[in-house]
Amino acid sequence: MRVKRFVGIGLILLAVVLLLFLIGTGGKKEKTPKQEEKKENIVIGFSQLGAESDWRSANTQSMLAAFTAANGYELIYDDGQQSQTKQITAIRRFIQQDVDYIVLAPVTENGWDIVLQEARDAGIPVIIVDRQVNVSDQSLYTAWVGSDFELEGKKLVAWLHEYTISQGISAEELNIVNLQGTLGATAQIGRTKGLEDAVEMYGWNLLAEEPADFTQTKGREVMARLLKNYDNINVVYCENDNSAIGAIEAIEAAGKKAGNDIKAGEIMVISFDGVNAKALSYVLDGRISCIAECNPLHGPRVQQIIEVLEAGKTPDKQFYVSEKIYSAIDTFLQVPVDGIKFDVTIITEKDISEK
Ligand code: GZL
Repeated sequence: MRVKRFVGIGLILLAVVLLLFLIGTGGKKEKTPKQEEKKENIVIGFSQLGAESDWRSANTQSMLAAFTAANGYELIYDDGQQSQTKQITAIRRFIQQDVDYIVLAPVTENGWDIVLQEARDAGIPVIIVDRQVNVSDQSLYTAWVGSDFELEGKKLVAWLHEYTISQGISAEELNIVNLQGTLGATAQIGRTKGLEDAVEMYGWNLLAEEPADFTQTKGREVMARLLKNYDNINVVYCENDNSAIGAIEAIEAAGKKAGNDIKAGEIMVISFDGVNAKALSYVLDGRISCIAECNPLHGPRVQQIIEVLEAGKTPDKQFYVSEKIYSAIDTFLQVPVDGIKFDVTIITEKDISEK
């Protein structure tokens, strides 16, 4: 009998101790560290438009460096090879994969409404980088990071105008050809507008405008053809450095000299980007007279936007990156654009080594 009583008391005590333990832990079974839910990485689907230029490669690298596993991301990268169809297919694949965010660098502005609506229907925010999208409903994308391309164009033509003043070159003496970027790309639209407005304002001669697709190969081909068609070209406005390098190859193959002494018959080449070390070395040696910088480093800003969204806040709709003007000609160190004076950065070997 006594034994039974002891066993009964023991069981009651055990139940009390267990009950106290469960109350103390809130009844919740504590997880051991190894059972902690691994915080899932944020999955980003990145549709890059291509690999056509050094600028594009730098832009891609900036995104890859921002969205690493160490930073808490899984980046799914797709090269659209300059094809909107391929980019749309990639976005649809990202939707099927149910990524957390889609980042799109659109090859041209038009034709995105339907696929961006599909992303919105799937509840996936879209961030646009670099060129813009021309959509009927601006809420189809959450934010955009890139350059003011029209300002880039205004800066470059303001530099050219200042140069003509400093050299005593009259407006009628300028005979310009424009090697355009991919037609319909925001960069091409803004840079071409900058030139055309200046031609109108100053009375320069615009002999021809032809797309060179931002590539060195097309730049060389188009420039070779224009040199055959015109014997009085003295300024080549290139809408990116890779096409400028191609144009200089054609100029030199034709036995002419790329340089800034227009009065001596040299052909002045001016350009955009400032990413390619070779193009910057051409500024140093005078083969390119001026480059309006186009900043490709969008990764950190896009990461910041995603952090804002992850925190449940609303990011700014548009974010413009800051950009310089590069030249080796130091007769003037500022150019006026719409009442604002922009500094001219005189390029040095150090600038090139840092690229
Ligand atoms: C500009 C970008 C352009 C660069 C080119 O932001 O879209 O495309 O200027 C690139 O080099 O190919």
